Amino acid sequence: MTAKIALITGVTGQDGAYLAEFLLDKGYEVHGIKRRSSLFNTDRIDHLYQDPHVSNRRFTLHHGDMTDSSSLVRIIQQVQPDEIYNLAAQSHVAVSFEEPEYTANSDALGALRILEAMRILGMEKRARFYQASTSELFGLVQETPQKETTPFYPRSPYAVAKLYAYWITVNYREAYGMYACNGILFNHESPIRGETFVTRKITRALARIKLGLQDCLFLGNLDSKRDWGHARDYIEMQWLMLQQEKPEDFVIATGVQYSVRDFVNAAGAEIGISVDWRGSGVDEKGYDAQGNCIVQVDPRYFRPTEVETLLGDATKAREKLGWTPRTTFAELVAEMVREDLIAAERDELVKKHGYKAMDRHE
Ligand code: NDP
Ligand code: GDR
Repeated sequence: MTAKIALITGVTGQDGAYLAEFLLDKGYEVHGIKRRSSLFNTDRIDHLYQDPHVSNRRFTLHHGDMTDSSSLVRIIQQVQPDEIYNLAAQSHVAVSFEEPEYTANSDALGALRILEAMRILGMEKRARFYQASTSELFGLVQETPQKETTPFYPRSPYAVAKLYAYWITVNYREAYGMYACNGILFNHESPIRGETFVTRKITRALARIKLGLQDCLFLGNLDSKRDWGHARDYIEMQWLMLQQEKPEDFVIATGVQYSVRDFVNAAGAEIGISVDWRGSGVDEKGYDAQGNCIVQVDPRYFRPTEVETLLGDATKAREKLGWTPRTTFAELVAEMVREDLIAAERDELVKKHGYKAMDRHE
């Protein structure tokens, strides 16, 4: 039997990296789309890289962009995928307020471009399509917990763009009989989560504070609540959704909710830093009289419209697909802290030898 062919947009991102590895393990031939960058941007998938001069390669990267139909049509025609996973997006909610038009172009129209490419190339009945939809669609929540039937109320340019992508996926499924579906995924994190999302920002900063590489952690809304899972668990679900008899949309979540403050406390306990929440009485470096780091609130991280609380109900996924998350919140925090401590130790060593270590925290 010939191997199935998968095409992943956003293969250089957190989910793309986990999914590529997962599909290669399943025996797939995997193709990924990466965009041109002035620096290497393949850190997360370098362990999967195969020399382009080697024959029988099972992992291939193509240059393309979600804002460029011509590249998408060319790649899909060349690859002839059985399954397309559309994970590429400007995925940062706060950044979407600063770049709303670009976010709409890549996140909303990007999904349309792929679906149209499939139609133009006559692949709409042959290839299956997965859209990376999001719990941000629920935004100002209308019902708790949120499930597939909960009404949407997006609260950011990112969420509004993803709302378009959600509905265009449903529309192409209904209009053209395509196997196209939405995974409505709640927040999922990992040691390779982007450094500016709150969980990774916290574990990275606390690890660096512990080793004396950073003084303080500046955060926005500490009371915001999220349903945080592990990306590795959620990837399997993306694949499962494309293996069913008929295409359907699913909510993927753990069903457990914590606040940003809870996350800081859990990461602090894991790392051995006691976090002081008073936010006052600190010296110029952000430490209190006992030498404890204070997490400081910086209004620059507040969003014009915030999503205060999200909690998912993944009953449908459990009943129809037999899916349940494997990693607990405590295990997720412990794994992220462990990996960020290793990275901080590396930076400490670099600094000790007189070289400039990475010194950015936003
Ligand atoms: P990341 O931000 O880690 O990865 C996004 C990927 O998209 C990167 O590979 C990025 O490339 C690529 N990308 C961005 N813009 C373009 C563009 N114009 N053309 C081509 N590629 C582009 O996101 P995640 O892996 O965390 O998330 C994957 C998807 O799932 C996203 O669509 C996100 O919105 C969605 N999602 C994520 C959730 C989460 O909690 N992680 C929850 C629900 C939905 P580069 O590496 O060059 O930046
Ligand atoms: P989110 O993730 O917006 O839910 O989107 P993020 O980690 O950015 O924010 C979660 C919550 O934490 C609050 N917060 C901060 N956030 C960041 N980034 N930085 C801070 O300093 C900070 N302080 C407090 C935020 O206000 C928010 O309430 C993620 C992305 O992966 C999306 O692509 C995806 O669709 C959703 O998850 C589900």
